[in-house]
Amino acid sequence: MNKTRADYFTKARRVISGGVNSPVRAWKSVGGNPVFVSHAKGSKIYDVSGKEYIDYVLSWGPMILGHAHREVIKAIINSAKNGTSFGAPTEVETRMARLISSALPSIELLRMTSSGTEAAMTAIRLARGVTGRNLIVKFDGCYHGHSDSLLTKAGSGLATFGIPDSPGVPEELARQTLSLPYNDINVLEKIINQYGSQIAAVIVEPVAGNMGVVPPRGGFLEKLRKLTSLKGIVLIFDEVITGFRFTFGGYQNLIGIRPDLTCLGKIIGGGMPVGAVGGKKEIMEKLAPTGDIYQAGTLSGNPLAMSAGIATLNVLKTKKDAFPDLDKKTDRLCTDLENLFAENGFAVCINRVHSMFTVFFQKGPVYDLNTAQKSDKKMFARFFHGMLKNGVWLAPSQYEAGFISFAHTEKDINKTIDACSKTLRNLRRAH
Ligand code: HOZ
Repeated sequence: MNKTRADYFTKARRVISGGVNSPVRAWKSVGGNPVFVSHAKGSKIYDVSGKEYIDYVLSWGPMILGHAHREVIKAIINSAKNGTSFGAPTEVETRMARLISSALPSIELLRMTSSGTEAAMTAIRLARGVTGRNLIVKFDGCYHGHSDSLLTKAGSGLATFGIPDSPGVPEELARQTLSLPYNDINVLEKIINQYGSQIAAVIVEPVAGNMGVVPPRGGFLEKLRKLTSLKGIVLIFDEVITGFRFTFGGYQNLIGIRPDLTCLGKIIGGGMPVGAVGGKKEIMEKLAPTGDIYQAGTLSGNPLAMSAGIATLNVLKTKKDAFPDLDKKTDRLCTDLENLFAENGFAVCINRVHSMFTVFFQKGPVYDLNTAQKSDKKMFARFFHGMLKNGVWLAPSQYEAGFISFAHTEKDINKTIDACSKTLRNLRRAH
């Protein structure tokens, strides 16, 4: 007899906490048993029963070239043949660092880690270490991984499950993090004027992707740069999602702002576990061994991750001028979806920044966590299941981003529109 999704999930739950290695994967907010994946290729992902889906999650962003890209796989295989971890310097790490800093001029020195969480955690420690201050400012709905200092009103899984702050983070530490509304220049100005001399860092997703996609309002990031410079506060751009997603570089390249530190991950690892923190030389050289701010990792700069990342970035470099095509594809998808929703009488607000998008089930506008939370999550869940049934793989949460890769074709977009049309017809009938 064929195994069902419930069978796989029950078995997993017996040995893995919650059955998953990252909470949103459990589908708690949309209901039902998660699909177990067998493999993926290009723009498609396949479940264990062989069913094909058009993938708009792309492993939550990294797979910008599509799954199992030939060059990336070749690089991983070749690298693996030479050994998979050495815990010693390698030449590929230098190549990776040079490639990244050539694309992001604000990165004079960098340090590789194994995840975005570690990169953000290190950035915070560096900022505290160099300024001698303790307070951290972040923004409601922005997610910077799960380190203790950054879990206050974080988006992503915490927003999905309605967890404001995580138990296990000492109150004394949580009190050192101020979380402000995203896109609110007045509040920002007030807080920085009041506490500026005690603030070590402001960390921000320049385009928020973890409360669903929320673009920065005109002037918000510019003001942030100005205020932080004035008060000697370290400005950290968390570009784990946005790095190399819109251009060969970060969102900072597009808006001409130089943060003091940048966190990267996802795309720069080509689907392997990776993160990086980089920025001003005078800050970065404070890390041990040149400085006394400690950070380390057995698998940091892992040769497989470096090889996959370099292959991905090299392919992206050749596609430098093709990023607008990615935008066009995403624009077409979002415009067609918008029209379909309107024709079927559903109020939605679609936020799109280049090749990232979120369909919020509400009229909108959505410009911060409060407005994002006005969405109809039940309707989102029904839409999610409808699309899945019709062969489209979306993130199982209203508060996540959708992504398009270079492997997505016009045919994929057309099929997605058809799937949406069928889904909405069914939803209307059931309404
Ligand atoms: N909430 C994470 C993305 N923003 C999920 C990562 C995962 O489950 O793989």
